[in-house]
This record gives sequence, C-alpha cells and structure tokens, in this order.
Amino acid sequence: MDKIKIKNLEVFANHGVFPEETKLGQKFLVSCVLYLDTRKAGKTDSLEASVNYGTICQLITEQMKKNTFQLIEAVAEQLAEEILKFDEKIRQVDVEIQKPWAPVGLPLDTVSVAIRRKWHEAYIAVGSNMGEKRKYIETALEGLRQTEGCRVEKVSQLIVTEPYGGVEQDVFLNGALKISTLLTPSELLSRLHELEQEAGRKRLIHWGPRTLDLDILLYDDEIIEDDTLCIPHADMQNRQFVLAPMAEIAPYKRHPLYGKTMTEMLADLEKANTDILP
Ligand code: PH2
Ligand code: MG
Ligand code: MG
Repeated sequence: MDKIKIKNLEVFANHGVFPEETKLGQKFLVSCVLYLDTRKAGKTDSLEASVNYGTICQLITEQMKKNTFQLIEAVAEQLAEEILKFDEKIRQVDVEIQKPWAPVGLPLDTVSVAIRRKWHEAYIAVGSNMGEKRKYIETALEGLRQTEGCRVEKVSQLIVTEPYGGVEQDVFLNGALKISTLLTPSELLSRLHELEQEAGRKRLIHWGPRTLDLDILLYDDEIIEDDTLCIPHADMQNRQFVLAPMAEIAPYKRHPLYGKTMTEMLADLEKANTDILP
C-alpha cells in the first residue's frame, strides 16, 4: 500500500506520570505513516481522492492538547484510533510518539513508543431460535453499528434453518455479517457476548435454544486457538447455515486453513450431504 508520512510534528502537551509533567507540559514529537491507496489521487490530482496531511496534523495537535494521559502508549493508541476513524481511505497507520524531555534524571536523546494499528476484516455468524428471532438479530446489528471501532460492511439474507447438532428445538434464523473493526479478536468476542446478554441470552443447554448467538467465523486470515477463542470457527465447514450466508456475502473469500472459497466449501458440504442420502 502507498504511504503518506508525517515526521516529527511538534506538539506541546501535558502527558506524563509525574504531576510536574501534567502541570507544566513538555514537547512531544509525533510521526505517523498513513497507509492508503494514492493511485486515484495521483492520476486525478484531486485532494478528495486522498487525505489532507495538514488536517491530520491538526487532528493530532488537537487530540494531544485536549487530553492528558499518563503514558505515551495511551497517547499513541488514542491517536491511531482517531486517525483510522477519520477517513475510510486510511486502512492502517503507524504512530510514533517521542518525548525528548522525559524527566528520567539521566541524559538521553529521546524516548518513544511506536505502534501499528489497522482496520481488520471479520466475519460473524448470527443465529436465533427463540422469540422474536428477526428482532433479536436486527437489534444486535444496530448494536454493532453503534460500537466504537466497528463498521458493518455486509449483511446476508436471513434464512430459516433446521436445528443442527441433535438437540430438539425450534427452527433457527441464521445469517452472516462482514465487519471492519479496530477491536482485537478477544475484544470483539467480549462485545459479541455483551450483545448476546442484552438479548437476554441464557446459557443453559450446550447447543440449545438461544435468543441470540454471535460467533466469530474469520478474523483477517488469522489462526487463533486458545482457551476462549477458536478462529476460524472450528465447525463452520460442516454447517450449511453458516456457509450459505457466507457464500452470499463473501463467495471468493478463502478459508485460511482449508484454502477453499466459501462457494467451494458450500458445494463440498452439499455434495457430502447428498452422498449419504439413501
Ligand atoms: N447453532 C448451534 C447449534 N445448531 N442449528 C442451526 N440451524 N442454526 C444455528 O445457528 C445453530 C444450530 C450452536 O451454535
Ligand atoms: Mg454458534
Ligand atoms: Mg456462540
């Protein structure tokens, strides 16, 4: 991706752990790299096709003067988030904060933190088989849209599906979403759990009836397996109610482990299901 770089923007602000620092203030130097596609701006010579670096410098200055953080880590985190939210064209940003006058009582040139943050692409499965199923799902969608650092990019049709997994229960309404997010996988999972709670979800029977189920299917092309997270979703390859909505909104998206597109995985599953019919 192309880059726009800002080097050593000087901002006088009041961040620091010591009371003297927050009271007197000191000099900070901010550098950042914006990652975006500048091809169109390059060919059309038009500012609307790009991001005005002057405006970004203003945004940085305003944000740094408006807040007081203890840590330059927090300064960098907040700046990265504001820059990424400022314009959809910015897909990734590197932020470095230098604090050359850091009062450590020893001679040093400067101290700094540098971070990289980006918009991640995630796919989420939605399901409900209790009460006002469609309403639970629509409320969750609205909740995601209102979540800081989440953009809902695509929503599949909602389809009625037979319960899968052997528990006798009502039919489901299922679908899939594509979102852009600044949240990490575990932060996203926590947010999805909150939305399930807001829908009055009770975890009584494993794979049992639920007002709302929100599962992370894919997160970029990451492979994560720990006590709380399993990405890609461990059973998506066996679930028509996941693959059919995914084939609708992301037909060419490849599964990071199987290497097959959602369309291919759906076709494989349908073939396997017809093969076992008598
Ligand atoms: N979810 C389950 C278990 N079984 N069956 C259908 N049709 N749809 C679901 O969303 C579903 C299920 C556990 O998450
Ligand atoms: Mg589930
Ligand atoms: Mg779940």
